[in-house]
Amino acid sequence: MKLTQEQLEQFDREGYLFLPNLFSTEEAAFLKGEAEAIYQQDRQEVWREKSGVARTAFAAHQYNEGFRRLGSHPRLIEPVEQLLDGQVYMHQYKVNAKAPFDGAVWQWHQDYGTWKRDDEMPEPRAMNISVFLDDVTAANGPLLFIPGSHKHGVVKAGHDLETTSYPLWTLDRETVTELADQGGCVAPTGVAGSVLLFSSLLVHASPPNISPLGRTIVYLSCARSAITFARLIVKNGSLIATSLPSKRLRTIAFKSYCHNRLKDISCISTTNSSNALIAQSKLD
Ligand SMILES: O=C(O)CCC(=O)C(=O)O
Repeated sequence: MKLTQEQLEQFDREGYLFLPNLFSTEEAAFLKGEAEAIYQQDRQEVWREKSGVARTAFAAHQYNEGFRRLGSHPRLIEPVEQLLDGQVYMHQYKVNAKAPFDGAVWQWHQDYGTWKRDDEMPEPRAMNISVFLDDVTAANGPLLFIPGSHKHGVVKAGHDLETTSYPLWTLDRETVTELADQGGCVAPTGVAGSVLLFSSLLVHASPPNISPLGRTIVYLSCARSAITFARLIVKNGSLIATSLPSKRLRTIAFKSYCHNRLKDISCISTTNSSNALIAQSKLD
């Protein structure tokens, strides 16, 4: 699937693009069922709110066939390769829950702000694809965007380890207000199966969900394969994913970053359309 010139211009101007009904209601419902099943599991990839309900499931493309297929779906990967001008790899994969009544806030942030500071991603040639698995409405904690904020580069941020169950580099109120004075603030909503593409520099957040309606969204965070960083993402003592464009780089990375930490490389695989390399492993 190719984006039109008008869509490319809109993405460049606003920092995001909304594609309604890209997947069918049935496809979204199937994946929603898979997400619910994953949230029930006691696995280290599932992070929970303080109340115990699931907040997010990391790397679901590595242990669930439906999410694996979604992660290399041409309807998603082709537009992203077009926007990023080349092949991409999966930097991060999350299935965010935003549970009824208990789904908590995501503070204002830029994803690249965290990927740069915590993951050492060297440049912001990266973006998100979010796939709605529920209808997303004003009521159930939609994403909030500041259009055009991606044009400001990486803005100053503080490391927030307190206010939610997920550490993030977040923006202060003054910065968010200044950016919103220029770009406004929008909440793109739509039915299950709709897709939002957005820049890794776009400033965004989401409010708590106090409605009785769930709001599950899958996030594929893709970056250009030319980026040769070798940072490993470690969550809860387990290596969730690392992505490198060549075997040589992977070998160097493993030697230099993990020589004391990796016990066993249990799985290395490629996704069919993105040239991504994903390693999963146990740490000491
Ligand atoms: O799912 C949400 O509401 C927000 C998620 C988000 O901002 C992120 O994962 O960076």
